[in-house]
Amino acid sequence: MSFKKLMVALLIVTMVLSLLTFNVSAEVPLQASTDNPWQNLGFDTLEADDMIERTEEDEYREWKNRLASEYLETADMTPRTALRMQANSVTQNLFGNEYLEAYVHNDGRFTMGTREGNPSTSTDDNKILLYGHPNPWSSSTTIRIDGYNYTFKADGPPSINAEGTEAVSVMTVSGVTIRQIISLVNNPSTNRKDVFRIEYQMTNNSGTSRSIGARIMLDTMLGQNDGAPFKVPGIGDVTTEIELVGDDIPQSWQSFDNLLNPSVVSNGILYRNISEKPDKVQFCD
Ligand SMILES: [Ca+2]
Ligand SMILES: [Ca+2]
Repeated sequence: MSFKKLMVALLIVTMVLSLLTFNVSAEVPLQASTDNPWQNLGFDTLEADDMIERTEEDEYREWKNRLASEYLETADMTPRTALRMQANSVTQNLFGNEYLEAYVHNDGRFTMGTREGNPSTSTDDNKILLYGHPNPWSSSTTIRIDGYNYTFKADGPPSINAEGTEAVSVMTVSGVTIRQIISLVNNPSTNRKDVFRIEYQMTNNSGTSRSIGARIMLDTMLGQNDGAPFKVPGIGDVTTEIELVGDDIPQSWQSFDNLLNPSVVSNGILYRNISEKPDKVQFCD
């Protein structure tokens, strides 16, 4: 018996690269203060169980449709198509170079896609990497502050630099300023700027010690495959849900439109230095 590939949400937990405290010398712990800090983490109206127990394709579609309608009720979403731009181009929300592009919505949600992608193959040109691109909604980040969850929602449109390599979105909540920085950075493997870094910087302005964590959920979609399978070092092919903690957390992962005959492949890096290592990773497929 084989499960259909369904829930495909990559959950990268607590990847906080910069954490500052004001008037507090001790480091703020990344873990939330509750006994089970991961319970009920998720979209405002989405229970964690919804994301891990769906095993039928129609249920997945149902879940996604529900999520879409909930999101569309509260957001000004004008469907965008044919947004592929020339290299190093910038609009208010779309930016990228010759390899990749990202769309950062005014509310901070983002998607990504290829332009040239890998220069040595044409099969990955102009392909989706995150679901919906360039219409973000299903990928999102949750910020947990002292046990309370907040979906990252930017206070205003992103600031995109003139070079088209970085978009900064800012949210202030509960005395904490969160900067989401999506930037094109050099890839040591290819020596090209063909990697997006997803970074959250938290600044505590409240004057008291806070407990802060973050969960990044990326709804991977490779080309036309929303249920794109993964490969994880040390594990192999991942086509059903797995959760990894501690020493089992890999440094990297790959996602494919098709494991046997891939035309689009993405590589993800969870951490380079041990201090950046997340507490938990879930591959949901
Ligand atoms: Ca290519
Ligand atoms: Ca997906």
